[in-house]
Amino acid sequence: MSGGRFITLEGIEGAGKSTIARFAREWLSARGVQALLTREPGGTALAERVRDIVLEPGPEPIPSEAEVLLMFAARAIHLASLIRPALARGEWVICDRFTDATRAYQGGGRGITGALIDHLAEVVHGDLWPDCTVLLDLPVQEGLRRARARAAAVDRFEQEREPFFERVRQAYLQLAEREAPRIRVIDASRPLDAVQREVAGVLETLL
Ligand code: T5A
Repeated sequence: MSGGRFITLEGIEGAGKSTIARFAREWLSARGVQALLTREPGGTALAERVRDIVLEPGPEPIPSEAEVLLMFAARAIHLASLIRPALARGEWVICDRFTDATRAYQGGGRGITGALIDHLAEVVHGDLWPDCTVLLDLPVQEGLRRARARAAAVDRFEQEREPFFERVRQAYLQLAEREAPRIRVIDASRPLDAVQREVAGVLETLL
């Protein structure tokens, strides 16, 4: 049984992923397609517990190797309990971050080798990759400004400094260059309605 699509949203903090994920679900719903909206790390009760471990700032550092394993542990649970069953039922899944985030943050940001990440990706999801990934790209300063303006509690990643996010951004852009057309780069520094219009154009091609 098929017909579902697996769409992921990526980008640095404050790029607008959650905002655009909700927009995409509404846009699809208006065209008769009900999509499941989920996120990583997390998406199920158990995977959200792993999210808490990896995002909560605490006194004990998390080594980068542990961080990458935790991301994939959460992903394995998420895939088994939510993503794979939904796709098997022919549903559309919109996921706020997936393995490209691990490649950008743990790879580009932390320096974990691409070989290790590729190996873990192969073990955890084999050849299941998103049908389409929207990379919301914007300058680091603007993303951090938007994220911090929300005044939510700062998580472990948001405590990082700009050079970390610059490496993450560049890693994302390199991935997009290598993996076009799956990864579509959208300039997210523009006003929301312009970004939404472009995302709608991408969704149209998937219908
Ligand atoms: N992580 C995750 C890894 O390191 N490895 C992994 O494998 C995975 C899966 C998760 C953290 O975990 C890391 C990456 C992250 O650091 P998260 O909460 O999922 O954390 O991600 P964040 O990036 O922290 O989420 P944010 O909520 O900060 O960013 P969003 O979702 O990109 O931004 P959003 O939609 O909340 O928008 C931010 C603000 O900007 C406004 C919105 O209204 C909102 O106020 N906005 C705009 N304003 C002007 N113009 C636009 N075009 C706008 N779009 C949105």
